[in-house]
Amino acid sequence: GKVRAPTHIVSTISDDRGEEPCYAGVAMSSIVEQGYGVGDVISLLWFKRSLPRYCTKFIEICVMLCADHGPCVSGAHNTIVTARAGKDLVSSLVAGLLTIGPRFGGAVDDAARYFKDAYDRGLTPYEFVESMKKKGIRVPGIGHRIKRGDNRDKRVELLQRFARTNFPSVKYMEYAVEVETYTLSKANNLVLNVDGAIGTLFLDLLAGSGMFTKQEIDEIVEIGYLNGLFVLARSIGLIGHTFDQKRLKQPLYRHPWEDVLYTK
Ligand code: Q5B
Repeated sequence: GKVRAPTHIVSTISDDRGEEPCYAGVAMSSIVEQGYGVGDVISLLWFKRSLPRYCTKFIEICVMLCADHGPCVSGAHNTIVTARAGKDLVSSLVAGLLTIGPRFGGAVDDAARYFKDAYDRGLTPYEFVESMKKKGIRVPGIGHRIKRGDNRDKRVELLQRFARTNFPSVKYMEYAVEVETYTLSKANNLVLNVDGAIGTLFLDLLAGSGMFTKQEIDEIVEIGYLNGLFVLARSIGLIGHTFDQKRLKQPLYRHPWEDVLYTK
């Protein structure tokens, strides 16, 4: 019989060998002709399945809401400095992307992990937050540099409103709101932030949509898919900041001496 030489790569999400490329088995012509959106394409290439419209709409809202947050945040700042150093688009983009991590924008997966574990184990918000404090770990998805209890993050409100109207269940998100009530009683900056809102709402999407087995949900949370949403979204803004600096012909950036504390 035929002997198949062993392959060096195994790939399961896309195929370009036929007449037209396919994403998770769906031909490009169907994607275009049936009016698929970016949320559908993300569903096919990341989750290898078509998700219901409210799920793909939620993904698209996340991408739109996280596309940019002004020039002062870590990522945009790095991109602006790099573009002003005369570097190209890709260098400026990745300089900004490289700041995404546990403090800035990259807390989505850990928020999903820690909130899921706490909710599934039946911890009260007090038990969850205080156990994290004992371990010396900041609660991912909680806290913001400029948002406060009396100046909430509009993006979080918009995501919550969409999910409360469209999701079958928002149990993880409601738990996060209870956690936020407790953290706000400790300090006014300890709001549920955009990372925490996306992390917990994605848990609700995974658990409530009926599209994923428990094993698949555990794998998605363990591998960490969700920071990808912030990375993807913020790339849009970082590319915009690069073009902006080039258009404005901004010179090399040098930080002012007055803004540095020189000390021994
Ligand atoms: N404390 C975000 O800190 C920030 C605590 C906490 C328990 C917490 C901090 C944090 C977890 C990571 C997270 C996503 C670094 C943030 C984002 C996207 C963005 C960004 C933008 C965009 C802010 C003051 C006191 C200290 C701390 C305590 C703080 N956070 N305790 N759990 N989570 N959060 N990141 O203001 O007793 O004085 O020592 O790490 O979710 O990145 O717009 O800017 O779209 O671009 O620097 O929105 O919360 O506060 O460090 O001075 O702490 O609060 O232990 O207590 P800050 P600090 P103590 S969204």
